Amino acid sequence: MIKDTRLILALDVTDRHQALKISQDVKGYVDAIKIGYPLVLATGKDIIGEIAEMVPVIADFKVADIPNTDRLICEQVFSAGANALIVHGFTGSDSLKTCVEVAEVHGADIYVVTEMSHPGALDFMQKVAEDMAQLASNAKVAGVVAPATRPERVQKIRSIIGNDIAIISPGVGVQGGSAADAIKAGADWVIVGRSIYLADDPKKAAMEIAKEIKDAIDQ
Ligand code: FNU
Repeated sequence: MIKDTRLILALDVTDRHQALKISQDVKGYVDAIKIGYPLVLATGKDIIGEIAEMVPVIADFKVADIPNTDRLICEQVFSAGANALIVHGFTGSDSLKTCVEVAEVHGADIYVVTEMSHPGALDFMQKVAEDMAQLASNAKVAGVVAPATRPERVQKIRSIIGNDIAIISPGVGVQGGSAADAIKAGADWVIVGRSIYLADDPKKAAMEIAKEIKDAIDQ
């Protein structure tokens, strides 16, 4: 993924026309568009390739299965045109290895969830987040997902993975996190959904967050 604005749009709309219009509008202001179950279940998997023609696509399917099923899912996702896929790490090293192998064949990237951004992540995930980060680092994936709602955790995860792999960080805006704080804590990209796609002017909202990120870096 080319590091320019360091902003990823989470496009969780369920209308095909709206999805394509917003993608066109924000093109140039986001480095990737993350799409997941809401949009793909509503419109079909061809939307992955349609959006990928405009902006690189990260498919957020949080894949979490045995290696063989993971392989079948990865093949579908990358054949549909996704540039990257988000998977869970808790299924272990063999499942993750399979995802990485399929991604390599397609010239695509894998991102591994460490600790999620919502409050419920404290129930189970936080306890194993640092192990997930180490697993991801060992598997030499493109990066990990870490919570903008807890910048101190982004910082901790960065200390485990070093600078060889990236951090993409959701939870900015509606979930309470700040783009500037996540970037300062060590995130390479922030992921923003509702604060952009629910805005009256999604392009303007994306531009403003991109500027906030730039100002944080220039400080
Ligand atoms: P917004 N997302 C998240 N937290 O929010 N993939 C995580 O820990 C994670 C994610 C996704 O709140 C979420 O599914 F691993 O509207 C949604 O697509 O800005 C997006 O990031 C956040 O959306």
